[in-house]
Amino acid sequence: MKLKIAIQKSGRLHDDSIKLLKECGIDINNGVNKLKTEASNFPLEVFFLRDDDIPQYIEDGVADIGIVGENVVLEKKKQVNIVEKLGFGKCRLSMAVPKAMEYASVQDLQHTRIATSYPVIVSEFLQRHNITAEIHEISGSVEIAPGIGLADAICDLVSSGSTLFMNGLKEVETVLKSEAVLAACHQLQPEQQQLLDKLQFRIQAVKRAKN
Ligand code: PRT
Ligand code: ZN
Repeated sequence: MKLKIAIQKSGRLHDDSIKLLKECGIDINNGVNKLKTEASNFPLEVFFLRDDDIPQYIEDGVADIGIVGENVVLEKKKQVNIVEKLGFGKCRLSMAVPKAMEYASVQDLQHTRIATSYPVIVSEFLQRHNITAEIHEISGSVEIAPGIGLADAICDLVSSGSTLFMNGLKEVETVLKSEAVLAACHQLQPEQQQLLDKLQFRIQAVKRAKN
């Protein structure tokens, strides 16, 4: 019996996900272009996937657990448990508007067009603030939308803020703070749950050692 973990195949969370497993004393041979691999010293099978697909794989039980941004878990609305925050991949999902726009409060988003890759989280935010706005879902390069006349505002992930700055935008609202999390399937077999507990215990020790 092995525990199946899904991690990002390539991208911002890949290296830190592998590093965390290493720090937990788990050796995996991470061949390029591999879709899956196994740990040599822990009953762990590793799947390399696109981050967007990870919540679905966990909900379906194809993977037992996964490492993914909390922003992706919340956007995908899949039935998974967030069992541990991992302390890397930190960012925020923020509203941004053109630098020249006068912005006093969230009311200034009323009747605007907002470009985002996070329509679910954004519409919940707007509802919470009683704002009616048009959401334009786009999958990438969201920050150019105001400049080409596609939107009045954007909602995108921000870490340093330099992408917004370079595109003449200013950050005006934090919608969500996010970091990489360990997510797990609702219905784990007892053996898988025991393996998860063991892994989580090691992760917590790694985190404590860093503080
Ligand atoms: O290929 P795949 O679908 O797996 O990857 P992806 O391209 O969808 O995701 P990827 O690798 O870009 O990001 C994976 C996860 O990293 C995200 O879901 C977040 O949880 C986390 N993360 C942390 C970030 C950032 N920081 C981040 N800055 N994800 C994206 N960005 C982008 C942002 O979208 C914007 O374009 O970086 C730009 C802004 O960065 P700054 O530093 O200029 O503010
Ligand atoms: Zn993605």
